[in-house]
Amino acid sequence: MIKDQLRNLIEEKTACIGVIGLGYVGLPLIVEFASKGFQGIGFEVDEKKADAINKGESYIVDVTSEDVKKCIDSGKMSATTDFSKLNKCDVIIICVPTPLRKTKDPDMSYILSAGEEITKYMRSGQLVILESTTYPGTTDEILKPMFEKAGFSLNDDFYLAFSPERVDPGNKQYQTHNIPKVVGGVGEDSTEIASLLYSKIVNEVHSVSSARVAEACKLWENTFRAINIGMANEMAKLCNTLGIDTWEVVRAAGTKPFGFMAFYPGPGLGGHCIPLDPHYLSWKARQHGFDSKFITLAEKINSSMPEYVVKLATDALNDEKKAVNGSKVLILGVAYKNDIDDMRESPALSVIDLFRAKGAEVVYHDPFVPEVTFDHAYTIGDGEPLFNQELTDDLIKSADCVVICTAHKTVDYSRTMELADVIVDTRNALDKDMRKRSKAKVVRL
Ligand code: SAJ
Repeated sequence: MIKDQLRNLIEEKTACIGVIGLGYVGLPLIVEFASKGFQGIGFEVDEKKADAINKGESYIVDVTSEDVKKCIDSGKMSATTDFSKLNKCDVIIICVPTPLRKTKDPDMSYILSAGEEITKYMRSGQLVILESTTYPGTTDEILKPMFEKAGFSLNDDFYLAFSPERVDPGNKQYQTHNIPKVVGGVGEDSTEIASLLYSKIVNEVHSVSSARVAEACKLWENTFRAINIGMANEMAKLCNTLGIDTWEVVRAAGTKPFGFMAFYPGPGLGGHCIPLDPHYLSWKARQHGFDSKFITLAEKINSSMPEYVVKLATDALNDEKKAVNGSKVLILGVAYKNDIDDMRESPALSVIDLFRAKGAEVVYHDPFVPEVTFDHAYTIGDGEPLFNQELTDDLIKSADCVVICTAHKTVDYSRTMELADVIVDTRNALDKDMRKRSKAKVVRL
């Protein structure tokens, strides 16, 4: 029985754990297994990443090079681009990207190629787990048939499960070991053996009855965020219409100790999870004739925010008898959220592009982002790259309008308040005292 064999390997921590994809999910995971005594082999298509790991260097913010070096020097971890070594692994965990196509349909190409590589080198006695965020049914409908077509049978030759990644890059409080792990197998035995595996590296494992439940759980988590951010954005427009201070309202609502969770308006929805994950769910629902209205509505509201921000700036400039066309706009903070350098899906890209399309000259300051490039297929403005400008007094004074898109803590907002004429604050970065002391016209979401 392969179950007893795998159970012993896991209990004795002699199981060889293969992780496919050494990104912000895969690298912390394999380091956690290696640090707990398992043998880890990281599989990467990018030779530079594999070489860096083998040299004891980390390229992921949550994993120190020291941790990587410790695992490498102890002989408990190595990285390779040679996928034939999958044959040596008792457990294979897939942590590859699941982006959206331009048509907002799921791009399963990374999962498919990982599955094909596994199929090439598969042997009896392996446990395969998918961690990449995907639509309910992926594990059962894509991976299981791939392995069976190669002549392996579930429960006799392999076990198969899904366990959603819950990595929150940069979060110092919650790391791999103290984030509860949801695990759902294709069948009871797969759930049991996969849950046993994760129980060796995380404090809390929450087993569910199937891979589909685990896949749907992850999408519910992130769809919850996208929809509530959408509500916060609509509330900002509503409060604005009623002449009520949005931020004062949500801060007051946040004092409710139960039954409320504060979300805040912003210039739109960025990142590689929240804007994308709900579309995996709505896409699958559509295949079954179900129209998920909340997801569609949230997407509509969230993607309308860049335009709304540009309208606020246009109206503010107009009050100063200035046209956007020919104005100089300084964007403060372009990363998709505070105090990180990640530009993926950042709404600042749309804000910049819309200003350019209206004839404004746009410059930006973001201490985390040295350069901003644009996908010409998606720009209506000129799409030329921009480079981070030092936040000098002259730069602030030269701008007709300053737009705060991301409120990095290290930016000097009080100086901006003193020197700027018009400020659009989309992140409530300027507190009441600053606003009182300043001559600038301040418009807020
Ligand atoms: N945003 C708002 N208002 C809010 C919260 C976020 O406009 O109240 C915007 C952010 O500025 C950003 C986008 O939404 O542009 C996404 O922000 P996020 O806080 O959800 O951060 P992410 O994209 O890093 O989401 C990750 C997710 N983690 C995983 O999928 C494992 C998410 O589930 C986490 O809840 C989130 O981190 C977190 O809490 O930091």
